[in-house]
Amino acid sequence: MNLYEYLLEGVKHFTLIDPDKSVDYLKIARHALEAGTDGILVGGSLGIKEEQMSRVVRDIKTVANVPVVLFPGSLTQLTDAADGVLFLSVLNSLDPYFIVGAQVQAAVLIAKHYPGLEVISTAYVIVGDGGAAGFVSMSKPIPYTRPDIAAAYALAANYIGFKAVYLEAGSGAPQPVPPEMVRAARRAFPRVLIVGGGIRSGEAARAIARERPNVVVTGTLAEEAPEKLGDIVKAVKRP
Ligand code: 1GP
Repeated sequence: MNLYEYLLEGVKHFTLIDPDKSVDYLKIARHALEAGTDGILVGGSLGIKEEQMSRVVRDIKTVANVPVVLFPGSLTQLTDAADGVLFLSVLNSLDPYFIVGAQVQAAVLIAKHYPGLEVISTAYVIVGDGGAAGFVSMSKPIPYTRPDIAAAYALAANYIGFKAVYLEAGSGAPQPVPPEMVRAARRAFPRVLIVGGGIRSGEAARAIARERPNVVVTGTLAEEAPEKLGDIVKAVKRP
């Protein structure tokens, strides 16, 4: 089974590790794996260099029995040590660099240097707060109260042919993507739907998981309250 097929199966929990923030990334990875997470995303908006990324991914691979996937915030976050890459295009950026400019550069890097890396084309859609991802990518976030606009983006992503849509409220966002918005995007998009940003409780994770996205992501929690991860994972898998 390749990564895409794995992502399509049921509702999964993924843990985001940002090498710029997590000094003790192996400890976080171990915690997340013990809690039953189904995959690890590695990446961040700022401050990660290439050697660091490949070292962190290689180290995590030594303890992980689940896929380790790149979630690159920039061109320096590519390595073939991972099982795949979310090839992100920030659909609601106002700057073409984040929609297709960086991707043109990344495509050549991947084809030349990491041809074995599984590429998952992902429409990255910034919602609400947006966090650092929204700010850095010059996006115009979708208001929390407009699930219809999220659905329109998801529909466009479907017709364009993206393999995945990632609804992102931003790392550490005060409020996650509302379940109604996940529902609207789910109706519009038949392939891999990923939701993350600001999920801090089992309750919030459950409300999102009930809308049947394919992946629910938590990052900040794994750093700040790893003891809560078990509840979140349970809520995602048995909503
Ligand atoms: C950020 O969606 C992820 O890209 C995770 O967000 O850190 O708020 O869990 P949190």
